[in-house]
Amino acid sequence: MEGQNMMIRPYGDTMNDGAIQLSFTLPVPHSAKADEAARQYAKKLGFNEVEVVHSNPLSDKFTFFVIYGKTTQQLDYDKVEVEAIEKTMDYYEVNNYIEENIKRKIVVVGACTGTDAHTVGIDAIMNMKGFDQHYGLERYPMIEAINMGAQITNEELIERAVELNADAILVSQVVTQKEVHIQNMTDLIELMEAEGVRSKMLVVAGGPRISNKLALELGYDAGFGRGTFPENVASFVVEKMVEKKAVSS
Ligand code: B12
Repeated sequence: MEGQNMMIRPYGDTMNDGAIQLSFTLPVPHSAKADEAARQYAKKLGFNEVEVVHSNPLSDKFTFFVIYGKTTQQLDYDKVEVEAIEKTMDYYEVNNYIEENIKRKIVVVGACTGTDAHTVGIDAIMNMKGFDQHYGLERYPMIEAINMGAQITNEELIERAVELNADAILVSQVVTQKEVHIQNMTDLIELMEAEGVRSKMLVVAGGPRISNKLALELGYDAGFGRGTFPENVASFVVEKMVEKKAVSS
C-alpha cells in the first residue's frame, strides 16, 4: 500500500521488486549473439537487471528465450475495473433453478466454429464427464446439451439451433490469429440477424482470449474466458432466460 490507494507491482523475491519472467522467440539462429540480442531487446522493453536465463534453438533460424527482468511500473489496483461474470450457482442450484423458474428442460447447442479445430474448450464446458471435477452441461438433468464439435460453420450451428428450438448457442473460439475470431463471431451474429433468429436465443462465446467485454461489443449476450467452469455459463444462461422472460411478459 502506498498512500490511500493500493499500488501494485509484480512480486519476485521481495515485495514490490517488480520481477518478471517473460519468454519470446527471435528469428535468429541460437548463439551468444542471439542471447545478447534478446537481453538488449528486453532492456528496450523497459526492463532493468535483465538476465537471459534460458535459450534454446527452435530450428536453425529461430531461438526461444526465457528472460528475467525488473520493472519500475506500478498500477493502482483500486482503479481497476472489470466486466466479468463472477456470481455463479453450482450444479445442483442450476438444476433446481431451472425446475423452479423455467419448469422444463432447456436446450443448449454448442460448437467450436469456423476453421478452429480446438475441441477441448467446448468439451470442458459440455461433456458429460466435465472438467476439473466440474460436470459438463450434458450431465445436467435439466439441460439438453448438444455439442457439435469443432470446425462447424456458423450456418450449420444456426441451422441446428433453430431445428432444436434452442434456448442458447455456445460458441468456442480458441484461435485468434489475425483476429479470425472477431470476423467469425461477427459473421455469426449478422447471419442470425439476417435470418431473424437472434432475439430468439441467447448467444454466448468463450475461449482463452474471449472476454465478456469483447463478446458484448460483438453483439453476444456474454463472453467467458480462461478457467471457465460449466456452471458459470449454465448459471448465466438460466438467469438471463428468466430475466428476459420477466421483461417480455
Ligand atoms: C491442444 C491444442 C491443440 C490441439 C487441439 C486438439 C483438440 N482436439 O482440441 C491441436 C494439436 C489439434 C492444435 C492445433 C492447432 N493449434 Co493449438 N493448441 C492446443 C493447446 C496446447 C491447448 C488448448 C487446450 O486444449 N486448452 C485446454 C482448454 C480446456 O482450455 P480452453 O480452450 O482455454 O477452454 C477453456 C476456456 O477458454 C473456456 N472456453 C473455451 N471455449 C468456450 C466456449 C464457451 C461457450 C464457454 C462458455 C467457455 C469456453 O472454458 C474452457 C474451460 O475453462 C493450446 C496452447 C495452450 N496451452 O492453451 C494451443 C493453441 C490454442 N493452438 C494454437 C495454434 C496456433 C494451433 C494451430 C493453428 C497450429 C498450426 N499451425 O497448425 C492448429 C489449429 C488448427 C485449426 N484449424 O484450428 C495457438 C493459438 C494461437 C492464437 N491465439 O491464435 C495456441 C495458443 C498455441 C500457441 N501458443 O501458439 N492445437
